[in-house]
Amino acid sequence: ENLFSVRMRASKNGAHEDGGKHISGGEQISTYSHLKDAVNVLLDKALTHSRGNPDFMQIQIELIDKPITKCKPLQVGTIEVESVEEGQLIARNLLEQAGVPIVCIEKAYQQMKECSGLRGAILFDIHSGKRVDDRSDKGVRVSRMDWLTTNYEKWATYNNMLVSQRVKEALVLATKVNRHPATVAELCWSDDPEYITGYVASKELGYQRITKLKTYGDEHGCRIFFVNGASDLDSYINYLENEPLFVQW
Ligand code: PML
Repeated sequence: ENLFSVRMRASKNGAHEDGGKHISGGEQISTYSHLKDAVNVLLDKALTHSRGNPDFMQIQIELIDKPITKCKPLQVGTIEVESVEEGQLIARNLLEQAGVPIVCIEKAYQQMKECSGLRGAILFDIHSGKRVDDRSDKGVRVSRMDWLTTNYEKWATYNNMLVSQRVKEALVLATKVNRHPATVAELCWSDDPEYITGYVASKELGYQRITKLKTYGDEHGCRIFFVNGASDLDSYINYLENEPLFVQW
C-alpha cells in the first residue's frame, strides 16, 4: 500500500523564510485513505499551540517512494529533579557519559542562543566542538517518521506513561536520530513556554527524560545533535530529512 509523508509547519509574522517566528511543526506517515485524519491532527496541532496563533501554515503531502525501515523505540527513563540547575547538571553528565567531550558540551552551551527559535536542530561536531550544519536560521528538520497511535498507546500503558502526542513525537525523532552511527547524543527541550521537561538521548542511554530543563514562561528551546565523524555530512543530513522510518514496539 502507498504511504504518504504529511508535514506541517506554522509560524507567526509570515513564513519562516520571510523571517516569521516558528510556532509549530509536525510529521505523520499516512495511508491514502487516512490522509484526511493525518491533516486534521496536524492542523489541530498548529491551531492550538501555546506559542500563539500562527498566520502562516503549510501542510505538505508527498508519496514515500522508498521502502520504510521499522525499528523499536529507544528505552525510556524519567529522572525527577528539584530544580533547573539540577536538571541541567544531569543533562551535561549524561552527555558526557554518552561520549561527548566536556569542552564540546561547554561550547554547545555557549552557542545555545543560536539554536533557539529554529525550526530544526543544529549539528555539533564532537571533535571540533563546532556547529557543522549550514542551515543557519532553519536548522535541520528530521522528517518522514511516525509511530502508529494504537501501537504507541500499548507501549505507553506497558511503560506506565501518560499518553502524550508530544512524547510520542519526541521519542520517534530521538529514535530515528540516535539510530544513525554518526550520532553520539542528542539534547532537547521544548520552546513551548508551558513545557519544561526535556531529554538527553543516545544509543546506550536510551531516551532519558529530565523533568526540569528550563523555567516556565521561557520560550527558548534547544535541539542539538552531537555527531562524530561528520565527514559525510550530506548523507547524514539526507538520512535525517529523507529516510523513512516507522517505530513499532
Ligand atoms: C517539544 O515539545 O518540542 C519537545 C519535547 C521534549 C520532551 C518530551 C517528553 O516529555 O519526553
